[in-house]
Amino acid sequence: MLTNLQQQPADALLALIKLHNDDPRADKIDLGVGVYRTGQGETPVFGAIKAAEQKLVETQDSKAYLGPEGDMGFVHALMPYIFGKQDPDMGGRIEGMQTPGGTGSLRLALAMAQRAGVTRVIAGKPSWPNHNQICKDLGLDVVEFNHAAADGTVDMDAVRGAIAAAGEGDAILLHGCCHNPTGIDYSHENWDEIADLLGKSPVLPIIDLAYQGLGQGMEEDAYGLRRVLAAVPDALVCYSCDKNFGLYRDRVGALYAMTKVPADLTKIMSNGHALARANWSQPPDHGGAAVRLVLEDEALTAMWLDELDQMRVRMRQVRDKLAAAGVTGGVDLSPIGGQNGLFSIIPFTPEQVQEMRAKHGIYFAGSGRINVAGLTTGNIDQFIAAVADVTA
Ligand code: PLP
Ligand code: TYF
Repeated sequence: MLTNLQQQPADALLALIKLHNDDPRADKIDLGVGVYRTGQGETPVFGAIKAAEQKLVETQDSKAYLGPEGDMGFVHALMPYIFGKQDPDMGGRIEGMQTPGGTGSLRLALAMAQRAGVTRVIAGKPSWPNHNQICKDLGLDVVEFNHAAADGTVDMDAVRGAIAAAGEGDAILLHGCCHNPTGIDYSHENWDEIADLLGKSPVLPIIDLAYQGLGQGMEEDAYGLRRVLAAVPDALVCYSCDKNFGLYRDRVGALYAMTKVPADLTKIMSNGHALARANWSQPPDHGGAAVRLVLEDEALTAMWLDELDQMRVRMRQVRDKLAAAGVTGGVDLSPIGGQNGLFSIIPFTPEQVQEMRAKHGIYFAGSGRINVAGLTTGNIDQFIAAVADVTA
């Protein structure tokens, strides 16, 4: 029976980890999978998380089941950061549940949307490959629109056209900030327009916020999401703590649903709970509990925000340095300065990507997407020289 299964391709981004590990050169550079790295090239556990984990070991008195919704203290503690301190549940219109990472949240959001009658998902191209993969697995059709225009800014005409052409039974999946893979985000003005258009459309917005705080700041990175939620009757938000709390493998995320009528929330969330039970039953607890302990403690919260600031400042410095290199060989690195988050795309040909790996030991996705956090004062000049070499 099982031999009927067909070989599946490996995840191209995760496969890069092995390719880089297997390269014996001492000066190799890993710009592949999206994890933050310090100026020393490390991905350490946040100090605030270490302290919270210590506290967890000392104070946690049980590991008994919590239920499919997970740790609701964690879910609620995040809400002022996502939806704003003024009115974190928008007058009782928002409720959430814990999920295994942002990916678990996306899986639930898309399955919940499908249960509600959504058959098509409108999504920018390029995007994070898992978006398409989840839609495909659920049997949802994906209608793509172009994310970035030739000049390296967002293609607003494509967004306008996609929303205008959409109707009942459609959802639109938008990156809240730090677009993966392009780093090209909507400006506040763009979000204002998108929110207005969605406010007049029956399309269900699904906002994926996986990098809050890594772009312009915690508040700034939530601008678009808040604008859209203020304009529409209902929406879903997929949140990940795996980057902004550095919890990657602990799988920490949440799904939030906003609806017009607060009384409908119980019914809506019961579908999330049922879907969770059918998928993973209950989310892993440890990382979410550590985030909750950080957010319940003023000093740990300040420490976490400070660590997040340092990450953002460092990535901005790398971006500024790349941008300052300007036209390098046959490519212009200057747009990277105005982009956000971990990723940017350099328009390498597939042959140039291979040459960067083979000749220079520099590893990044086949799309030309680099993880800017993989660059440090120790390797950035080497990277710029390699770009000049292969694109000249
Ligand atoms: N959404 C986007 C756009 C991402 O890049 C990621 C990547 O890590 C996720 C969601 C999900 O992250 P995780 O499942 O690791 O929390
Ligand atoms: O795009 C990235 O590199 C991150 C990490 O299947 C990631 O989002 C990549 C692939 C994957 C899961 C996470």
